[in-house]
Amino acid sequence: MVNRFEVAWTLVVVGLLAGVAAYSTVLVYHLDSLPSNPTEYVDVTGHQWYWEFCYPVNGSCFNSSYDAITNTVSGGAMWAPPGAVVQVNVTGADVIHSFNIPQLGVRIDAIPGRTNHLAFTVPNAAAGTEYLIQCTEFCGTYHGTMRSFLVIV
Ligand SMILES: [Cu+2]
Repeated sequence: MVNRFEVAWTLVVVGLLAGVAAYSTVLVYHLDSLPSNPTEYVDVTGHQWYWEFCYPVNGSCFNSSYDAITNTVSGGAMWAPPGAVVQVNVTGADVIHSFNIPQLGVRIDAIPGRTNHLAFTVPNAAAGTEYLIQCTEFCGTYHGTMRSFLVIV
């Protein structure tokens, strides 16, 4: 004899789990989605021990080297207008690095042979505002100085 309560609570649990599974599947799908029309694309490549930024819109690339003494970069920082939606396409040239803008909650691994994509919205900050970019995957001797800035233009 089948207990009616046993059948009922089994169905309730199955229903709850199916709901959680459906919700998380949709959520994960949307977390990975990219905006259809970002304001700009930036191809970011991690090197030992500097960041290379390329802007496909005009084909310009530059290597951003950090000076820990003066807390400045030479070679060019990453830039974006306020309020822009920026899609970064991130890869590594030699070892695994991680592209991180802590103040903006942006973090994605830079892996050789693979391109990872992430989009974020630049804050409506005043021109000249700088956001630190720091490698967050230990990548060798000068990992700690593998920095740059995102500069609002
Ligand atoms: Cu690093």
